[in-house]
Amino acid sequence: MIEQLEELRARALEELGRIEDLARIEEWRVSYLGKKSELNQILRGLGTLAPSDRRAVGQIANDVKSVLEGESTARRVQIEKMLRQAEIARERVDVTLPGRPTRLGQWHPLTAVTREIVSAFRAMGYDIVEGPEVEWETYNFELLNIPAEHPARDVWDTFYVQAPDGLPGGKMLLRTHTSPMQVRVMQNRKPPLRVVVPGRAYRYEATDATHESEFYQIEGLAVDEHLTFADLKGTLTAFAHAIFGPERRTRFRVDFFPFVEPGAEMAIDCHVCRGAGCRLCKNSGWIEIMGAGMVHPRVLEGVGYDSSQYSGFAFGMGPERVAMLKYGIDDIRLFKTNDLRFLRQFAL
Ligand code: FA5
Repeated sequence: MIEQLEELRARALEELGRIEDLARIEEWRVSYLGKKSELNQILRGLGTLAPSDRRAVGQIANDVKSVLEGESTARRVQIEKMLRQAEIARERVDVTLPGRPTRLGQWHPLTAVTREIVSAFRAMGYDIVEGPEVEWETYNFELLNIPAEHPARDVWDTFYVQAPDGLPGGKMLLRTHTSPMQVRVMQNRKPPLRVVVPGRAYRYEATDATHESEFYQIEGLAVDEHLTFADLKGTLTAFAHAIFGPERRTRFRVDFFPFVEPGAEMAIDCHVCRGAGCRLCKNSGWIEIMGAGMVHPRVLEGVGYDSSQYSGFAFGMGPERVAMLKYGIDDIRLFKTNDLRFLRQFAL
């Protein structure tokens, strides 16, 4: 029986040493120290032993019991400690690690380009003004020397809107360009004046890779005594250098807009192929940037300026087009799809 107890102790301790979780400790306790355990049977059967053996066996059995109890408690404490340490290691926070960067918002590429263009003119002393997108027909056309039935109106397919009751006559429309602001600014200021006008314009046009029915324009106007075409060229060349690089060359060719005389179309030498010819410039070596010209005397007279005293120049460009050229974007519709994969490329 003593041998049995010793074998029992060795087996129990060996098993205990391999246990690594609390549930198994409890099972172990039930099987080695519980009511139905081998040890308990021995202890309960002590009475049946010869009195001479009872003492020795009883003592050893009690020793085994207290060793097993002591060892199991120690093992439990050890396992609890291991579990706690594992948990601490899992939940450990390294406060010295650098924080995860928070993604900051950024300008939409059109906003960024518009700001860049406007700043280039601001550096040349231009004010920034804005005006209404719903406009009187007379500002959009008549006062810009585009009378009704003038064929030039066909260039601007127009969205007309219902004018509210009670307003003075005339038709209302969504402005087809920012040029009506030339008239509004001249009516409200006296020369000398220099302004740029960023804003939306609308045309009743089918959408394609280079046209939207809602788009932006940036208008420019300078009026003073003795302004000449040379001033226009110098100003727009300085603008092209600021936006497309100081090595850009500019080209002015005759174009027709009813509100300027002479009218011009301005181009820069292609900044991708440097004039050699490529896909961007359609092999011409030149990229058209904007319409411009000397303010027509009829427009000056229409706002009450004396056209023999004052002269001016005006220009109008599409910031979408400028952004497309600057960043090699081949479809204007990308600006409005809200695709973050597209927009995030322009973290300027
Ligand atoms: C004009 O609108 C004239 N008001 C510009 C002007 C101002 C000339 C002052 C002379 C003096 P045009 O129709 O070419 O011109 O438009 C100017 C620019 O607006 C174009 O070069 C283009 O970049 C942009 N634009 C015109 N229509 C659209 C459209 N449907 N979608 C996107 N951009 C457009």
